[in-house]
Amino acid sequence: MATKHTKKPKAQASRVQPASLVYASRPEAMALADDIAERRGLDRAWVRQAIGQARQLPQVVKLMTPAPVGTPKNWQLYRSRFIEPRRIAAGVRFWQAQRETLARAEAVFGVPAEIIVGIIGVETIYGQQTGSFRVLDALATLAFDFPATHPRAAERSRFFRGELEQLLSLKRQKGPDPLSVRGSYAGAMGMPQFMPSSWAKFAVDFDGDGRIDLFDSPADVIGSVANYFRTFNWQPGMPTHYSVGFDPERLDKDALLAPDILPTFPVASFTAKGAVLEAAGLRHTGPLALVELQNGEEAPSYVAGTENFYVITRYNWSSYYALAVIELGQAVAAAMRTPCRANEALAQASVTLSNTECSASTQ
Ligand SMILES: [Ca+2]
Repeated sequence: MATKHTKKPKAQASRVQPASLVYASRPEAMALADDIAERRGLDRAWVRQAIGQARQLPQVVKLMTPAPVGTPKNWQLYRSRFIEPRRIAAGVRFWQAQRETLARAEAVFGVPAEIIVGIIGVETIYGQQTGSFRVLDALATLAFDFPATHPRAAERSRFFRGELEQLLSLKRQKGPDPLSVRGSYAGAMGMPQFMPSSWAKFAVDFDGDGRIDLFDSPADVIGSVANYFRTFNWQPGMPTHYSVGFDPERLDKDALLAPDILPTFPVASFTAKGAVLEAAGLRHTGPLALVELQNGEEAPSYVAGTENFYVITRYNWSSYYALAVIELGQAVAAAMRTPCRANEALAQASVTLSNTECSASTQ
């Protein structure tokens, strides 16, 4: 539908502007511009001009198109992309440099350093990969040209229209310049890859300089991630998950998997349905979820997820993502405890921590 609409004017328009500048002549794009201006009290001409200068990016549409049905997920493969020596070494450096800020975030928000370090590492390798798409282009493309083959195309398109609106409102909120800021193909920005709506709702100025900078201020990034988790009810001191086995005699796996990752079962009914927990899991007082992670053609992995596991999936709605965050945080914490010994493992990837980093180990 979208391509049909853009093809015709291309011939005449190409003399004066690149073919990708289509939104100024798209009625629904200009209608949204007017709505945004009205709702947000922004200058109508400025909003129209901003959306009109957004480029349509075919590669963004392609990246958003879902994988063919039946492609098996593979936790071991997914894990290996994140729990690897370079990312662990970068995590150790980040934690050592930000030790005081991480401790302050834990004191203020109740979220442990390990989880914050896991998030920032999985998202961008501590700021090394924050994305090179102009966010304005990515969000306009997803708002007006979301792939129609996606099962939730209408809902996703509405979501990205909302994000485009938030982006254009950000400069009022001590945020980045909406016309130039760069990010992922989905419009996520900065070291923690915040969408514009998350920036508006959860980002905080944690270094006290009066601005919110999620690109170059590690303190603002740490505070903002911690604030995000607190808002989604992170419970200080609660583990994220326990190991789980099965008693084949009693196992009702369908019932255990039915609520997916939503913690639903008190320990008594979890074990009555055939889940087997170790001592720490048996002492847990809140509800649990049986989380299944596929391993391609191999047998799946399972964990018993708590409410804090679920909170991590509010950052990115995937149990694979959540477990990668947790395990990267654990791996960095382990390397922090014995940084010089960690060098043996890190050396496999030609990465080692310097002697100074070794001697600056944790207490
Ligand atoms: Ca700041």
